[in-house]
Amino acid sequence: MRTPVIAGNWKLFKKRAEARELVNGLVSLVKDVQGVEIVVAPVFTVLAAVKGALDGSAIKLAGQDCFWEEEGAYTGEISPGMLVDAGCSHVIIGHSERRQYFGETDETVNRKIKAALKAGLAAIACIGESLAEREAGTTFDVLRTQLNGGLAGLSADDLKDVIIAYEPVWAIGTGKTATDAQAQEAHAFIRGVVSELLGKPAAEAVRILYGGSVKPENIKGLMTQPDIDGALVGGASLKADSFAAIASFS
Ligand code: G2H
Repeated sequence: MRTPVIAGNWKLFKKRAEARELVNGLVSLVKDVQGVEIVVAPVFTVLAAVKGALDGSAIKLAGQDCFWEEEGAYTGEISPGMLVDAGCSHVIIGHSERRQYFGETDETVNRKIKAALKAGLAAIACIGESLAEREAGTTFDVLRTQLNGGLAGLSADDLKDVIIAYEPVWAIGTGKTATDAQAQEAHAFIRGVVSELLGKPAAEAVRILYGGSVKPENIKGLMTQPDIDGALVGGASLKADSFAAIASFS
């Protein structure tokens, strides 16, 4: 039985006062939601404020990225241990926006996942194909390559702290969601590759989230698919009522 995860990726939005307001609203709206792991990922500068506002709530805190070194002369970076120190239990790694704008590769994703796990964080590792790749019929090849590279050197035991997020790039922030069937097909494929890499029990246990224009109107259909274990939500996580409605999908 895989506990569903609903994670809000706030991206580059919400200064301190807005972040507090959002999280205060969210805490009260989801206080009775059971059986779902709810995670919010604000920008680094508001982690402490959000952590304070989450006090007493079951909502968990995530960073949106981390570096693979714990400390050193790496201007502008943040380490996994620093995220833990700020109250995070999770970190998003390899989001397609980081791959697209900041040169992240499967190799850097792999280093970051390993560093995150070492520091005791759960890693939300993102993969997904572009529109051109989908149209060229290479979706499965792309996903297999990203999984092979991103999960290289990890054991089945390590995978307990990894959550995979499948985010087709063409569905991110575009309003175009993959159909339930398209998402399920990709999720089943991903679980199959994980099974080949790390064995069936690990594959059966790993949570695979869907991301890409998830909203209150489409979460139910996605969550009825057997291999979809939750969602990584961007735009709709910026309003307490819409994110709470997504987290209350059941
Ligand atoms: C995909 C998703 C969150 P949105 O990036 O990671 O964003 O829901 O806005 O498509």
